[in-house]
Amino acid sequence: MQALITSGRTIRQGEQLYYKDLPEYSRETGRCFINPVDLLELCAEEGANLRIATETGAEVFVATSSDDVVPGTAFIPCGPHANAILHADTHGTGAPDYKWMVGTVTRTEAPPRSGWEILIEAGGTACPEASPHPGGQDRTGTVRDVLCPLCGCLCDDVAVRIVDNAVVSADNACSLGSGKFLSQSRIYEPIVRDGEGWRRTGFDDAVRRAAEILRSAERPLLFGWSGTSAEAQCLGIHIAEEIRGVIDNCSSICHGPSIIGIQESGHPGSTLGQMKNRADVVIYWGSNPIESHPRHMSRYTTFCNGKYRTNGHQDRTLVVVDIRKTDTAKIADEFIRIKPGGDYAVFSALRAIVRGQADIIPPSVAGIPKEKLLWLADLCKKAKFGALFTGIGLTQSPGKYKNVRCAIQLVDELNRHTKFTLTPMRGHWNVNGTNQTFSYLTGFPYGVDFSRGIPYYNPGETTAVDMLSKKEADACLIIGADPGAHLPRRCVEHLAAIPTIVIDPYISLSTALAEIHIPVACVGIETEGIGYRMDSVPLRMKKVIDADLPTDEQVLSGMLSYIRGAGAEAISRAAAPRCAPPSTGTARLA
Ligand SMILES: Nc1nc2c(c(=O)[nH]1)N[C@H]1C(S)=C(S)[C@@H](COP(=O)(O)OP(=O)(O)OC[C@H]3O[C@@H](n4cnc5c(=O)[nH]c(N)nc54)[C@H](O)[C@@H]3O)O[C@H]1N2
Ligand SMILES: Nc1nc2c(c(=O)[nH]1)N[C@H]1C(S)=C(S)[C@@H](COP(=O)(O)OP(=O)(O)OC[C@H]3O[C@@H](n4cnc5c(=O)[nH]c(N)nc54)[C@H](O)[C@@H]3O)O[C@H]1N2
Ligand code: SF4
Ligand SMILES: [Mo]
Repeated sequence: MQALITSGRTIRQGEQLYYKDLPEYSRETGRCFINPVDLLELCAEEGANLRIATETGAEVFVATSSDDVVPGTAFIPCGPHANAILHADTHGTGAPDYKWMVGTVTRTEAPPRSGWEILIEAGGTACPEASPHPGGQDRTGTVRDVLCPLCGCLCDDVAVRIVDNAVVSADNACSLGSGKFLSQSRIYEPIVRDGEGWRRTGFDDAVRRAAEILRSAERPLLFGWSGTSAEAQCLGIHIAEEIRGVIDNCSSICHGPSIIGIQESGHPGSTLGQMKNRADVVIYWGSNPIESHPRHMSRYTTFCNGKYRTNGHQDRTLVVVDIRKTDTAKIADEFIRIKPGGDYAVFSALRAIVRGQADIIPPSVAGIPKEKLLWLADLCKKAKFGALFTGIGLTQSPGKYKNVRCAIQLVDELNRHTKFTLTPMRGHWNVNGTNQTFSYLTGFPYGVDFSRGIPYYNPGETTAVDMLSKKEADACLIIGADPGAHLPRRCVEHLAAIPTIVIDPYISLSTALAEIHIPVACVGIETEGIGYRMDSVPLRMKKVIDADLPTDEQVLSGMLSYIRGAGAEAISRAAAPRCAPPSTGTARLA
């Protein structure tokens, strides 16, 4: 059977993000959601093994029967399985076609592979064993008003309970956030690849080796940065400048196209506080917050009271536009199902209607009846304050940045009638920070190439997927991202072939690709740092427990010292980065 293969978030995949060494993560990313009618055609049932083949490769998935997807579509939770069959062409944008692959689905008896098996075949090493939590210190109690270092909502009301310096619960956090606070998928000493396995080493040795790899590379790539602090990001930019490397962050594969759209047509933005107090029309377009940003609706947009919205969701109209009937769509006042890749046409049609040109609109656009479009345009025009939230359903489907540009132009048009805003649903807790620090220090938001001695930016050329798939990078530093799980197969194979350094508190699938993995204290749990919420509000993350580990900033400062030739300066004495505000230490227990 021919099918459109599309991928994205599920709540269970998100809950497993910090347990990638365990089988449950692979079980979730090895599923595929498919319409019961298609299952019937394949003579298969729920739980059957399905082989999905594309021009890139084939992988086995376990079928989950779901009416949420239309016949002819297979939805795969984002992860190593989906990326094993994805080509790496970004069409000059930096962002792969995560939402748009064409393939064939057939029944098979073969079982699905684990994420680690996929990476070992790509040239990676087997999973190292997690180390037990060192425990020890006598720190027991609760820290309140903690920020959650998981998604762009940056919820700041988490109550973290601690027993013997270990987190035992994260109250108020959603299941994604709690998963991170409670994860034990850790190592506490650096490891270096040794044949088929791993050898432990000291921090000084690991930092020195990493610095030497980067210093001697011709075209080093420094990728990630969304899972770490703004202070660490600034240090990364200094390293990139020093070694004349390319520094890129997760935006290039995520909301980078939103940024290009904003560069072309501006950003009618607003804070989440404004939405909470004022928004009476809330639209999630190509975004599924119930599974990707689980507290967004209850804290900021829908199920909350605001100064001018005193009756919670009864004062607001919630609209969802998606190709699937997502869990968010199921609770919306209106769900509008759009054909995959139809967004540009629909935004254009809405612009024409708002401009008074409804008569030129055909009876349906991208599967949406004209009457529905007229209704939506009218709802938006009559809104007192409209909030359009855009997800990666727009940036990773055909049209990419042009979809977002057209959405902004629609919002512009609506601003002739009322107040309307657009906010990209930024993913990681500090991916927005990467764009702030990169723009502030280099003039460009991601994909910055220092090889000419001055910053140069060209998405599609100086972005991670393009550099890796063209085998251009000859060494890579990965920090605060997991390309092993999340980049197309060709990129992963190249990462396994070049010296790759991973700086990560947790075991990630990129560990499999690493020459060296340097564990660090986790920002927002074991060390402080600045994060930028999705609406660009900077917030200071707390340190709730102590860890006998260096921070990202210390490791990067140590590397910078070595690269600058001050080799004797060991990591324990690494200079405090200039950009860091004074530490307030470990948060007080309530
Ligand atoms: N559970 C969980 N949560 C996460 C993450 C995670 O890995 N797991 N990652 C975080 C990150 S990095 C990000 S960027 C955010 C992303 O958060 P979201 O933007 O919500 O991400 P997705 O679920 O990938 O895609 C959103 C929706 O786009 C729809 N879609 C696909 N194609 C099209 C199309 O052509 N048009 C339209 N209109 N819609 C389409 C999909 O059906 C999907 O429901 O989530 C963050 N939160
Ligand atoms: N098939 C498919 N693939 C996709 C997508 C899709 O929709 N479909 N979506 C794409 C998108 S939008 C994105 S953003 C990427 C996901 O982007 P990734 O960045 O790969 O997502 P995570 O797996 O959450 O990786 C975050 C990493 O940061 C680490 N980390 C956490 N805290 C800290 C810290 O304090 N310091 C350091 N140094 N590291 C830390 C975590 O352990 C983890 O390894 O996936 C992309 N890939
Ligand atoms: S919504 Fe996001 S920031 Fe808030 S608790 Fe959940 S994962 Fe954390
Ligand atoms: Mo993302």
